[in-house]
Amino acid sequence: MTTCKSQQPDLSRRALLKGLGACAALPLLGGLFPKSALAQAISTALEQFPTLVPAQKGILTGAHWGAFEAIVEEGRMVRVQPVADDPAPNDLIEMAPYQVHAKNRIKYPMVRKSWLEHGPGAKPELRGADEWVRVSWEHAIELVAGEIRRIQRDFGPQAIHAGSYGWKSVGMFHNCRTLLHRLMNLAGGFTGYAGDYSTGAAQVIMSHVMGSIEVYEQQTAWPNVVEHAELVVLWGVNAQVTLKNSWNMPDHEGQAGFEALKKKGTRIISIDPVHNETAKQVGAEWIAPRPYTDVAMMLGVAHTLYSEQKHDQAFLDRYTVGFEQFLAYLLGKEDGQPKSAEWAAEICGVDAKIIRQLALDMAAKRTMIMAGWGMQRQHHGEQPNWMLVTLAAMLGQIGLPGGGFGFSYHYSSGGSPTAKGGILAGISAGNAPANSPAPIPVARIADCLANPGKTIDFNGRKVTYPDIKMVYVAGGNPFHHHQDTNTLLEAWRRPQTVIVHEPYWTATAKHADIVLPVTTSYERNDLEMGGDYSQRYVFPMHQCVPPQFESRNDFDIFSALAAKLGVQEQYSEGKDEMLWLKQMYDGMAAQARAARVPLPPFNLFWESNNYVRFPVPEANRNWVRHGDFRDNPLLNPLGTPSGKIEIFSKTVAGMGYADCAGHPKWYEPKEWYKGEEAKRYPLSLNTAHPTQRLHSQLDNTPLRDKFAVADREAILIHPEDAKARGIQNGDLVRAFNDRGQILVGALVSDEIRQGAVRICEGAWFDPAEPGKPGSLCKNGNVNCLTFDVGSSSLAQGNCGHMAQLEVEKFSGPAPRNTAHAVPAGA
Ligand code: PGD
Repeated sequence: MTTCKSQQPDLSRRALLKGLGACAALPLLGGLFPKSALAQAISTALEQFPTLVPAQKGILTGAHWGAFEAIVEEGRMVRVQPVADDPAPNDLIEMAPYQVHAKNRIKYPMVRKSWLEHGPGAKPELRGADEWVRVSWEHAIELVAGEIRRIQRDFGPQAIHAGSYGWKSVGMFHNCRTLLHRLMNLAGGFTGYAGDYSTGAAQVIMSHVMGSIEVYEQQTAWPNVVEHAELVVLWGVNAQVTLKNSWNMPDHEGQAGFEALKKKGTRIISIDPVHNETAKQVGAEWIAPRPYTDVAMMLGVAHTLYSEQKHDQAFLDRYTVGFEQFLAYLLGKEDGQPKSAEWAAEICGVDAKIIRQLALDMAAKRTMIMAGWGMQRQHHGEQPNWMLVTLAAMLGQIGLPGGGFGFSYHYSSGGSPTAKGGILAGISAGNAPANSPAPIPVARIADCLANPGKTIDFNGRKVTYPDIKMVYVAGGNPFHHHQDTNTLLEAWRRPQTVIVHEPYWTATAKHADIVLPVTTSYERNDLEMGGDYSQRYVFPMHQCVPPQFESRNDFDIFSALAAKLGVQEQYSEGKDEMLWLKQMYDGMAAQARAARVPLPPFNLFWESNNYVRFPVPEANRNWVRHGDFRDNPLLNPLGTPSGKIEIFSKTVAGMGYADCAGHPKWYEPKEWYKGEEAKRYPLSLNTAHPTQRLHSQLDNTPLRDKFAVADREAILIHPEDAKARGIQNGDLVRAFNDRGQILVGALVSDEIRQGAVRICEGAWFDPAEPGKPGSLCKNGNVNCLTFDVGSSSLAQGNCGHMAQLEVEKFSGPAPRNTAHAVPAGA
């Protein structure tokens, strides 16, 4: 383990302040009162750096849910307060003390009994059901290093799936996923993944259509939108919920943007089967299409625009290619079916008059269409994004102030104006060895585990699945995030060894062979940017409490493994935690200096318990996405083959896929209300992101008191659907289909369209009979019901937002919810 120098008080603070090379995490001065003479001296020295903002009361740190100050008493984190700059503090930060001191922390390295006694591959059907045996750290490191060595030697790097997808914790250094990749690259290579669960379909199709992935790009700046947009259409957006958390630390400027729209009285329309929190918050008009039918509705809008001659032909001529091919489809010249508002209404269940009026209103006003990502986490999920861009192109407002489309206003505050300063670079995964295996599409993991040697299509290429012998997870929870949990459970039996680094006994940890306990981010020192799009803040993440029980930092675990594998020097580069942080800070500060924003030396910054707030140039508040392309498409072409928006893509057409043609189209999904399954499973599932959680993170905290119904995940169900099944508000309900069954608590409300039900993703999987596929999940993990096919041959994104199901009132005694219990032997 590298030394955490916070436990070495002999280093003199004065030496630090003189800027000597030594670098250590010392008890903080800036936040302690009354201020010592030294702290006073620091404050005075810091006055020359106006970008610094001091903490008020506690130790600065933070999470995906916000930057905050932690109050620590007698070695325990007791409460937190948001940083002064946060315009919309997130109540999730209050859970930090419960995260550190959770009852289901993994305390010690543990090995599954059968695996320990009989070796790799022993009784894989007992994963999730076996007993656990505590081992020493030394023994655990021996076992894991031995397995990496054995599998590399006997099967080669492709046999190790160390993609390890997940949201982990914030922190640019203790980035467990990158740290894992760094080790595996040094140890001979591994099978990784392409894409992600958030935007798997969108990012592939947008690269062909717009020449950039769009979903993680800066959006037209909020002040510009607030000033110029006359109509904002939220298409599948619940920003009030999703903006609470960010990939880095949030600046929460998105909430301020929506508040400003509301204050100004800008007309907002929300298109969503659910009258969601955002629609209510901003007072939006609500249009509720049937789930999974948005593309049909968009086509109805497009058809109206064209037939009413409200489309912008000049824009289409100058900035797009392929409108003619799309038009032939729109008008029904290909299949004899014009995609009129009436045609769309019959599919999506929204009155044709409303569809037509929507088209006319959008054309009459400066319109910003903000789209969420749920629509593309569906079968043929490429189409909603492609069709939405096509619609925006027909409106001709792309690149105009307050107009066009945006795919990231609901995520991490896209549109928060970009600041001028420096950007932290995190630790790198290093270079992959020359013989590194090709990645698999991220959401095909279960298919890959179960079907070694199978070949699938992927974005114009063929991918052949390797034979995976080892799965290594650090910072993700596949037993929550992957679709069709029961199929995953069976596929998970194929590898010989599963290793998981986790702070908690999640379902993924429970289904491993070797579990290594890791620190939470509050038990280590780190640095993180604040504002994913604005890059406005640099937050220190000071260690608040010592590592709990025997937990260790991922970095220290991987360093110990690196030592056993003979690559420690390359792994750590001879630096410990604080030296890595200093190097990251210095790189960022050099960029800031070049931008004429001076910062103090690292030691002074670190010691002061301040955070950095970079200035935002006025011009950036007015920045318009694709404005330069609109100004001069020849000088500023898009990254597509034509340099223009590709309404028809020769590249995609050339792939010849039956499930993704050369222009946007309506495809009937695998399961929907008109499909075969609907006869037995008539309800259409919506798996929104939860309000009181981030994916599965924080499910094991008292937040449950705010969302659990009948001690389970809630199911939002329309009163008519509930009545037809004799279900009342608060009832314990079984939701099921051919893939699985879960217990949920009924929330009866007319804020969801009849025929649709909403169960949020992220409830921890808790099978009544562990290890047995199809067993009742007692906590309500919605992925027991979703299906595991790729969005299409193009992107192979996940279809987590889609499934037909039935519900019934649960009879008999309610089984105890054990999702957050520790397993036998632990
Ligand atoms: P998290 O709950 O964030 O979910 O899936 P993801 O796996 O990212 O899991 C992160 C895990 O990392 C937690 O168990 C946490 O304890 C652990 N962890 C945190 N910090 C550390 C650390 O420092 N070290 C280590 N070793 N572990 C750590 C999210 C995924 O779910 C995503 S991004 C999306 S968008 C998808 N959404 C849906 C959906 O909308 N609908 C369905 N049906 N399914 C989805 N799945 C996807």
